[in-house]
Amino acid sequence: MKNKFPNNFLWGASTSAYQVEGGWNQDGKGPSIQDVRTNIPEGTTDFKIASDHYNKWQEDVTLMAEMGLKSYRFSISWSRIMPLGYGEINKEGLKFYKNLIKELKKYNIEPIITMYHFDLPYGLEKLGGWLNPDIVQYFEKYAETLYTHFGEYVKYWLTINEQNVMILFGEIVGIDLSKSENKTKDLYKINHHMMLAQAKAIIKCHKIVKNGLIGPAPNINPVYANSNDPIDQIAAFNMRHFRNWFYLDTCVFGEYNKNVINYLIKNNAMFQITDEEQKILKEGKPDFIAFNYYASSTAKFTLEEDFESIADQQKIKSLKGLYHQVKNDNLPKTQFGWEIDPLGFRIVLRELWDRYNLPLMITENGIGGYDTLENGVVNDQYRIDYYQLHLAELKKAILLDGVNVIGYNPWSAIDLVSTHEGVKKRYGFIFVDRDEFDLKSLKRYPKKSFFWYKKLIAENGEN
Ligand code: BGP
Repeated sequence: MKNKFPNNFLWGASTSAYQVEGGWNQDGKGPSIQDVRTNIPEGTTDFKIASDHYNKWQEDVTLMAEMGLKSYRFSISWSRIMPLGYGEINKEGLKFYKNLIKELKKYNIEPIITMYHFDLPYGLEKLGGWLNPDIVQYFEKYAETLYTHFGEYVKYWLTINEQNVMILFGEIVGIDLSKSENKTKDLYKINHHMMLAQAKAIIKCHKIVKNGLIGPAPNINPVYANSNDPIDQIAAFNMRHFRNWFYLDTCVFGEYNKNVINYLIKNNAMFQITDEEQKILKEGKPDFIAFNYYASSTAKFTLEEDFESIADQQKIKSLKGLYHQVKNDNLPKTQFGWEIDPLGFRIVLRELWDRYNLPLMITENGIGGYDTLENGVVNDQYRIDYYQLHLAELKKAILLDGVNVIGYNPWSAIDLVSTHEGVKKRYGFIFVDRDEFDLKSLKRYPKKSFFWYKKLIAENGEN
């Protein structure tokens, strides 16, 4: 097939603040929930130094420019801008991001900003976190601050990273319901606050940022039925709605997905929604949909009680009478047990395009594995193979299926700390010389995939 990726296609790469920056208490930054986290698995590092990008950002941007990136998707640490999450603004924090953005622009790298990526300011967590309805106005104020200071330079904005993962998988990514008496109700109340915060941030963006474009960034999987037993088709249908569409329907259509609402009412877990809130959800419509893609899901029907099971490394929640997620034996796995499904990528691109008819942007896709530095070289051929398979499907989605995709930002630009597996699980195009507890030199080394991606970008996807 001939290469016909659009000329202005955003070939980029992605990171998040708490996983890459370090400098956790430098220059007036307040702590985030990730900095005070107590459930870091034994034998893995915390996020305090990470890849020290906060101090090495110039060097990192130079490498990104050398790779030829057209875009860089990164998140802003809320507590670096507002140490408590509300009130006082930290000028040093603003300065850091302004410098970073200007440096990116210098190399014609389009900044794509995620406003929230799992790192709630601890000051807000102490006020009840996402369960406290006041968070909606705090988030709106934070968003407004970002637009006012960076709106002049930044066109692409993302609201909340993987809201669905936070609601479905909880504690690792910042949702603590240990004290809750009605967990399901509180969880969906949290979700409602996130939806409102997102809608308000979208409305504000449209008011403040001239030519700004904004969208959500959930993690979307295609969901397969485990068998051709019709009951498993129902399970897959349920999972699709609970895992994917619930979040995007609310954002794009401004109305909650009926399948989920029905479940909440039946289970005495429905949250309050006022007419005013309904209006806000209707008004805050996105310009595009960003999404992260790593794997697909497979579901079978269950009548068992709610339970959590561990499928490889991923914590899977099953819902009573709705679905139970199972492994898919047809798919190969990564070194960390994640299923590899390039065709699923094309399926999900088509599903999203069909359902929402909005431009799509991929904000994460990639493979975590063990990488080693030998004589200054990192041979991560397995990563190149992974990308090649996924890009072949992306190409088909664009060229054969007519899906409108504006950019591809794989995870991750540079090695960083995994959400729960430390630095041994690496994703970057650039190797960072450190172990879990030994910082070594923190020196950067382009991996084999770096040179492969550079060539691919230079040839606009021809490979
Ligand atoms: C996504 C998150 C990222 C990232 C990635 C890989 O869900 O948005 O923050 O970490 O997954 O996951 P992990 O680090 O758990 O391997």
